[in-house]
Amino acid sequence: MAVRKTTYNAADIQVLEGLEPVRKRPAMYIGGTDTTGYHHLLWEILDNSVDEVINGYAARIEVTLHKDGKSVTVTDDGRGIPVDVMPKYKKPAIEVILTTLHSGGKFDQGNYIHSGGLHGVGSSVVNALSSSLIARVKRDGKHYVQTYSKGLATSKLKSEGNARGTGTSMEFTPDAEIFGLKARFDAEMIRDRLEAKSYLHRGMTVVFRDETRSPAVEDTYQHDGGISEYLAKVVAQRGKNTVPAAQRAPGTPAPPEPVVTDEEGQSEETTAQGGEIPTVPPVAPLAIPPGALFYKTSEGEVRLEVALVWTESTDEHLRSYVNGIPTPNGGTHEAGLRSGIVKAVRNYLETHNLAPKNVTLTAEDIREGICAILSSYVVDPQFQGQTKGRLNNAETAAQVDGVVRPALEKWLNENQTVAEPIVARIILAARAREASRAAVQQITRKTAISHRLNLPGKLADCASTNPAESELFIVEGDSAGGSAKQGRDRRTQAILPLRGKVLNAEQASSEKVGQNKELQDIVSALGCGIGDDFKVANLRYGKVFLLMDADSDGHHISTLLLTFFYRHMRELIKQGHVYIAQPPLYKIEIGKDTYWALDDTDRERILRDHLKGNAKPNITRFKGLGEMSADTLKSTTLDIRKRVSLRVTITPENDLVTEQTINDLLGKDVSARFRFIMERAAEVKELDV
Ligand code: 0RA
Repeated sequence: MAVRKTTYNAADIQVLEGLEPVRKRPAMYIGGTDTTGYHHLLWEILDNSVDEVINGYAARIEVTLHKDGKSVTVTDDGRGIPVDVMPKYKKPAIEVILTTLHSGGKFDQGNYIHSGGLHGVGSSVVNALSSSLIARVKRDGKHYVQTYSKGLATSKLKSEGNARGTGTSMEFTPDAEIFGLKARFDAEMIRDRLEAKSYLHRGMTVVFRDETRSPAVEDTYQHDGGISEYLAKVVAQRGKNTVPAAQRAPGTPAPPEPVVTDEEGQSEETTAQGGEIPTVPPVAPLAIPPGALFYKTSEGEVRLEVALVWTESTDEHLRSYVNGIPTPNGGTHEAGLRSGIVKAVRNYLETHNLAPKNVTLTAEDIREGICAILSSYVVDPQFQGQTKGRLNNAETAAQVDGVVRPALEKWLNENQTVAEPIVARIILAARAREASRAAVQQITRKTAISHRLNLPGKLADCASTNPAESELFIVEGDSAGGSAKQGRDRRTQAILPLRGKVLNAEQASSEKVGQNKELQDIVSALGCGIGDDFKVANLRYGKVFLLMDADSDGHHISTLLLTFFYRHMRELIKQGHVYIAQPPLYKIEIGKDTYWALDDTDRERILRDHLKGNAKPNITRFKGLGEMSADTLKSTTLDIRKRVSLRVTITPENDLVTEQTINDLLGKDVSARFRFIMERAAEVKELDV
């Protein structure tokens, strides 16, 4: 088919092409050929009738789902689709409308408000995808009928006698060739859609006749309260799923009587709401400001309706529509509503000097608990996103803001008894937010401070606060502590040097143990408490190493510390957090090779295995950790990849034992024989008198 350009201007019909492309690629026009696409045909026809209502020409729409479940009829009492012959096409306008694809979509001059987007692509698309379509028009006192199939007229437009009034009726059956033989309309889906429409278009009557039921069921939807009534329903519905008023936070003002305003913004008591709002609403609405606001643009009048209420819920719930089409993903109209509300409230607070001095109100505080319905009418709506659920017209934000701000501010000023609890609620939201933030900060600060404050001054802590990777080395003496501090990985390894005497916990009372400076330091460094207060969850280091000289003094201190842990922090050992570090006693250099021996036995073994011929070994005995360089200490004892250590555990017989944990090589030679400090606590005790 050829693209025909037209200069015809009387009817403003932009005729472009025939309907073959629609049948070839239906998804491009209706989104898909699944059940959503199937219903889309109905929404398309319905929206055309609703557009006639929006523009003030129709008041009543009837939708009939026929017995087969596959065909529907949509009837309105609008002007009736024009039937006069268009000279250019030599066909009645209705036939041109139904058999040609018009991408412009505008039939009226100027600012004809239409559904737009996926919607309103035209009744021709529906016709193209229907196996049968019957158009009936009442106009000029006559009744006209024309039949179509798959986008083509199957009869001429016929006049079938006289008719009263005007209106359009479309009966169609989606084509099974396109949608499959099993496709059917879903009565409940249709009902929901019609009910929502009846709220959005105050005063419009929508009748749904379901002939798939026998006997047929007919329901009428009409809501003179419009979106205010819709809002009351939404609030009541949501309330059932949220916090009951009885559990209202202390200090929250009791909700005043719900208020609904009429078209001019005048308040009236809402006993008329009847059963719609429960006597004690679970989410108590604080107020419903004006139902309808009007905005004039230079291009004509753009209508805007907002129903708004502050509830006791803490979230914000907006439902927005553009030309009666839901916009679940929001967009510029919603943005305008949000900013308009915030500005109106701020102005009101300022005018009445109500802004609290000691708390800053954020936009979120102001909007907390809001439940609102926004129904806006945009001349040329641009929808965005995969599902076209978002309005993208840039100018709309400022337009909506510009209407909402002064109207809401005026309403607040005229309804100060209702405004008062709204303001109180907003200030409460801000205080609650600041209080919870302060509480969080308090807790973090507390733990941070208490940790820092109570930590022993001589502790060289690690940077990490994650116990899983943190290690504490309890080191004998200041000089060893110095090399350990230099040789450590300061990110994960902390050093606590012990200076004074460690009390023998076996013989001392708990009181005395608590007074011993060295033990106190260990307890506060570990952070997990002692005795009954012991909480392993508070342990600041996942591994606690005892790093002592390899002499009897060192063994003695190790034994005292193990005894202390065993008596007062048994879980620490039980859960495997205590280790004994293994610094070497000898450095053995043979040629270019260096070996580390943990004790005399180890030294002999190394010499036997590695000393060849008459080579002279260079043997250094460390008198204490203090003699070891930071590098040596690091590579033999501290470095997680090279060190050897013993884990202290408790056997089922309640004995302390050590198990060897080798992380990697000790020098070049991994010694498998470590019977170092202890096999059993009892033995160690005897060994070290
Ligand atoms: C274009 C012009 C006129 C009416 C309509 C379209 C119209 C379309 C539909 C679709 C469903 N119901 C409808 N009702 C009316 C009227 C032009 C005029 O009367 O001046």
